[in-house]
Amino acid sequence: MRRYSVFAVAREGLRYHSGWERAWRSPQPKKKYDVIIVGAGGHGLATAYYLGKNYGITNVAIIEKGWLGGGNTGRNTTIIRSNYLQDPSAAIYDKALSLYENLSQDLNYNVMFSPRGLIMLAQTHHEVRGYKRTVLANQLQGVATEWVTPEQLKKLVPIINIDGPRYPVMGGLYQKRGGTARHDAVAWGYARACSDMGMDVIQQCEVTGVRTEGGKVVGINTTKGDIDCDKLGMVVAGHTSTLAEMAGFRLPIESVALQALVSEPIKPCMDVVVMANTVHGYMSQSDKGEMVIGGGTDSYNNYTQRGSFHHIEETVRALVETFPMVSRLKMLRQWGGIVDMTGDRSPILSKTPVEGIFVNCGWGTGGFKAIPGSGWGMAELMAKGHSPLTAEFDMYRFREGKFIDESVAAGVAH
Ligand code: FAD
Ligand code: PYC
Repeated sequence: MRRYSVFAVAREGLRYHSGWERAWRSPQPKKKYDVIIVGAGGHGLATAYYLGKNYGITNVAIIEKGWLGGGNTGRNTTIIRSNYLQDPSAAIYDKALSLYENLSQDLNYNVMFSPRGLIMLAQTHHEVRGYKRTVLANQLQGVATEWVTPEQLKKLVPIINIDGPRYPVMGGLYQKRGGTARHDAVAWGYARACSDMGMDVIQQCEVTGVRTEGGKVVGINTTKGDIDCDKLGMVVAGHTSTLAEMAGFRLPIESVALQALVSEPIKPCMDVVVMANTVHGYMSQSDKGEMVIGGGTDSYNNYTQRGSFHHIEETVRALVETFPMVSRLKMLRQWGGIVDMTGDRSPILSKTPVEGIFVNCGWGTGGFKAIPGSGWGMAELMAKGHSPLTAEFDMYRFREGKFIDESVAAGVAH
C-alpha cells in the first residue's frame, strides 16, 4: 500500500485526487485461517495488527457482522487516560497511552491523538479521598497524575462553575498526558495496516456458530459460509455472552446501553477533557467545535444500541450545573452503544475452557483508551499462550476472588 505523506497529498492534489487506493481490501473469506478474530472494533483490529507486526502471524481474518468500527469503537466519546488505581490496570492502560502517542506514525494514519489533558472533578469528600489515593498509587506506578485545587481548576477550565449549588468542586485528578483521539480513525488506521499485511477484513459477515472438536476450536459458521481456524479470538464487546454461548461457556458479563450526545459547533471554549462523576456528565470539545457529552449507563440490561430518553435529560442537567453555558447550547445528535460490564469493572483478556479460543471483553464504558495496549497484550497471549500485560485479567479471577476493583476509576458510574 502506498504511504500517506505530504508528497502524496500534493501529488493527488495535482491530479484531482484520482489516484488514491482503497484503504483496505474487501475480500471473500478463505476456507481456513491460522487465526480468526471476531469483531472489527478497535480491540479486534489492534489484536490482529500486533499479531502481524510483533509475531509475523498474518494468515488472519477479522470477521465483522456490520461495518468496521460500527460498534462501540465508533460510538464513544474518545477519552484517553491511564489514571487507574490497581497495578495491572495502570500497566495496560499506560502501555496503551504510550502506544497512542506514536500511533499515527506507526500506522501511517492520522488518528488525531490530542493529549490536551484530562480532569476528573471531585465533588464529594468521598471522591476527594478516592482521587487523592489514585494520585498516590499513580506515583508508585510511574503514571504522572496530580491533584489540583478548585482555583487551579478554574484557571485550566474558565467555563467551569466551581461553586455549584449542590456539589461545589473540591478539587480534581489531573492527567496532563490524557486527552482524545478520533475514534473512527483508530479503527480505520488499524484496518488499513492489517489489510496491508495481507490479512482479510471481512465486513457484513455475522458469526452464527462456533465449531469445536474434542474440546478444541476448529472453525466458525458465518452468514458467508463456514470458515476453519486454529485459533479464535472473540472481541465483540456487548455481544460477548452471545458468542461465548455459541462455544458452550459462560462469562460474568452484563450488557447495558451507554449514551452520548453532541452539541452544535461553537468557538473554542475548553481545551481539556472534564469528567464530573458525581453529578454525572463529562464533556470535551471536538476539533469541529461540537461539545462532546456523555453520561451514565442504563440501569437495566439490553441490546438496543439506543438507550433511554431520561438519561439525556439527566446528563444535560448535570452539565448545566457544572458548565452553566451549556444551557444555551442546542444539541445536534444522540446515540448509544452496548457496553460489556464485569463485576469489578476491569476487562477480561483470557484463555477459555475451549482450547484455542481466547476472549477479550469487559472493557465496559472505558475501553477506547485501552485499544493499543489491549491489542498488544492479546496478540502476545494468542501467539505465545501468556502475556505479562494480560495475566491478571484472566476470566478465572472471578472464581478465585482476585478482583481488580476499578469502580472509582471507571469514570462512568454504574
Ligand atoms: P466494539 O467496537 O463494539 O467492536 C465489537 C464488534 O464486534 C462490533 O463491531 C460488532 O458489530 C461485532 N460483533 C458482535 N457480534 C458479532 C458477531 N456475532 N459476528 C461478527 N461480529 C460481531 N471508552 C473510553 O476509553 N473513553 C470514552 O470516552 C468512552 N466513551 C464511551 C461512550 C459511549 C457512548 C460508549 C457506548 C462507549 C464508550 N467507551 C469509552 C467504551 C468504548 O467505546 C469501548 O470499551 C470500546 O470501544 C470497545 O471496543 P471493542 O473493539 O471491544 O468493541
Ligand atoms: O473511561 O474515561 C472513560 C470514559 C469517559 C467517558 C466514558 N468513558
